[in-house]
Amino acid sequence: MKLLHCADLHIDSPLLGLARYEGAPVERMRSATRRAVERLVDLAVAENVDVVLVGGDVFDGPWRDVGTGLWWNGQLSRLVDEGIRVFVVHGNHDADSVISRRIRPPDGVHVFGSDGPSTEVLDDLPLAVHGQSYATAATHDDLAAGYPDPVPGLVNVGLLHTSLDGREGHAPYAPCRPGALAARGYDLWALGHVHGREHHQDGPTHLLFPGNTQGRHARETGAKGVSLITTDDTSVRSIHHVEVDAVRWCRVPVDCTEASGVDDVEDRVVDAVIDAWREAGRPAAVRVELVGRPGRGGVGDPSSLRTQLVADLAHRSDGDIWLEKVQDRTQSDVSALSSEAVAAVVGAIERLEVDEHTLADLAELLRPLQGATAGARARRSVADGAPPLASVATVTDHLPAVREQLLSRLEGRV
Ligand SMILES: [Mn+2]
Repeated sequence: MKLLHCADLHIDSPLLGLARYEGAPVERMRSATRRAVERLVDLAVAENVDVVLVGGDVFDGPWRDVGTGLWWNGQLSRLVDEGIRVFVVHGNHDADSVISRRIRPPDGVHVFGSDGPSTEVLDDLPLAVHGQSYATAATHDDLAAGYPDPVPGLVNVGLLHTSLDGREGHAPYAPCRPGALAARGYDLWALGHVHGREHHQDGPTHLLFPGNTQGRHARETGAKGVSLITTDDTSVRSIHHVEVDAVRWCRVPVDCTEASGVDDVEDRVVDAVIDAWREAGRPAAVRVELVGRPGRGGVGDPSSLRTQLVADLAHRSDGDIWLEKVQDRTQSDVSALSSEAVAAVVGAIERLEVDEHTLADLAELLRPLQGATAGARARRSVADGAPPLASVATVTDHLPAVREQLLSRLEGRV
């Protein structure tokens, strides 16, 4: 058998964050969730799969209008017209309490109910699918604990929307332990909810999150897609991932070390972003992070830099690159300062940061101050549990401020 497993389609996700960026291709990004679903249907047909498994969050939330539901039914019809059977569970984003109206899916599509777990067995395929949908978004029960026993002699698949034992950035819904899933005796847990791909194997059991089909914001970077699974009559043989995303979110770090000025920074960004876009092989939404230690000219103001880059990149990519944001994470560059004396002072401070002996000596030098001018403050600090003034910890804490103040004075800024 050939199975296609997808989850977290989030059809018509509004991509709310986009609206605040001038010039954002809002319609293009919004339609990306639909383009990704079309690609997964194309793939299912081209690969001649027997079954499509949908692990929840088909919809992003309540429909803006009935068009969202009609469109999804159209995609389901494309599958069943090709003789492909479809199994669906709903997750937190499309729980019964969230989607107030449903459109009956075409014959050949089975949507698991939310009353309790159930099992579907097909006449003509050696397959049993077990599943349960969410009644409400905030489902805190361990749904997997109630899933039925495997059907002997068949490939058993558990279709479930779950955070497993907890995943950062994902609400802890239908929590369960991976070990408990493996102990259930199924061949495959086709999971949804976690938007990053994960594949674990525990004995003969595979635990699989295909991830979402289309990244929705700058934190959902990288390739997004679905999993193709082949089985023999009793077990999983192979799993591989196929990209279906229509637009890719990329974070591109750009090293600005020793950049000679704003023009140089621009050139470096354009080169790095064009490379990332080519690697993605599709339209890209890009967040640039300027890193390293630029030369004396600095990197300029990120927002005016962005404006220039938006124009350059759109021109170079026929509008296929959209620059979401430019973040300045550079450090001021010591080595580029003209005065060797300045570099020497700063170098000394940097060495000091890792030189406990000298730090201890410095703390010792401060000790008379502790007893005199800073006496009251030092006593308060000790009472608060803070380190005393004349300590290695206090000296270390103050080094960055000392460095900044020395630099300001030496560069004539104050
Ligand atoms: Mn989701």
